[in-house]
Amino acid sequence: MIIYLDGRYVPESDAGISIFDHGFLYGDGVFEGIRAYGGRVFRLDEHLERLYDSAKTIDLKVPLTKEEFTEVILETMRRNNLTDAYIRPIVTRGKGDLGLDPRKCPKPTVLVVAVEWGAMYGDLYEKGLKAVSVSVRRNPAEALPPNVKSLNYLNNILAKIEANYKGGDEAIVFDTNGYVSEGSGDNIFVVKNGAIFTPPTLNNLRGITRMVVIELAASLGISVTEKNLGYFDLYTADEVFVTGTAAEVAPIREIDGRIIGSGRPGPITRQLMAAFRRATETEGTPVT
Ligand code: PXG
Repeated sequence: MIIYLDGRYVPESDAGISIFDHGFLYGDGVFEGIRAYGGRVFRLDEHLERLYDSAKTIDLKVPLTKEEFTEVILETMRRNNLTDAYIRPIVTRGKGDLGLDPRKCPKPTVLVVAVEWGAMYGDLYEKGLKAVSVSVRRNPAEALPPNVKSLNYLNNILAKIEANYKGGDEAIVFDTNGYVSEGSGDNIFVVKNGAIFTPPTLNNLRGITRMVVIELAASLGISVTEKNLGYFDLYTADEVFVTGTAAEVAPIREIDGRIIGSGRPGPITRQLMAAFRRATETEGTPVT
């Protein structure tokens, strides 16, 4: 495996990072998760846009232009002979001292890892996932905005741990006001009476898949409304699904023991799963 690290393409065994890197010491950095399908990188520009926005919010200057970063991602794909992959660009504050002051970190660390990747949930795309509400709350926007895709994912990991103990395939995380925010690594949608609803993005990550699904729904003539949702809306939905680069469009069959709709992936979810599949098969930035 070849990794891009600070201007060089190196074997994984040589891709070492200082233990004084603040990405490691403090989770001080940002990242993206991007997929490539059939030799094309899906929504690359949007992912890079979000990476730079995350970096700007934490006052981290990415030492590459977006054009340079695009080329680095494509070249990492080429060097690893990948066509279907999960790509993980990371920018950290860089090496500093043991104190947290970022002024001690003169040079950000930039790396890109790309690995071969297929479907995340296997047969659950047919059966639907079992989701559970968790007691851990989403970081409030006034603390660490959920729109920043930062290296500090403990909030999400705590949600995942709780879901694991509760026997769920995915967590449903609420915000500190009691509104639905998102899953541990995906956005959430509900379908009621033929219309789609999803929370506004103040309390969740502005997911690229979320955006694509909203576009696809519009093109299929299905209404999508951004609206604060409570657990009542989840339990009484006709369909619930989650979206993410890793998860793609994944149906939820059960939440906290309540069967959602028929307990099988519903018609609108299926339509969007198919439309999303078509989009990944036909769009994207060519690797070669
Ligand atoms: N919310 C959160 C908190 C995420 O981390 C999404 C939503 C979906 O966004 P995109 O842009 O991918 O549609 C994400 C992204 C994992 C994993 O292992 C998932 C993400 C990142 C890192 C790991 O499930 N998801």
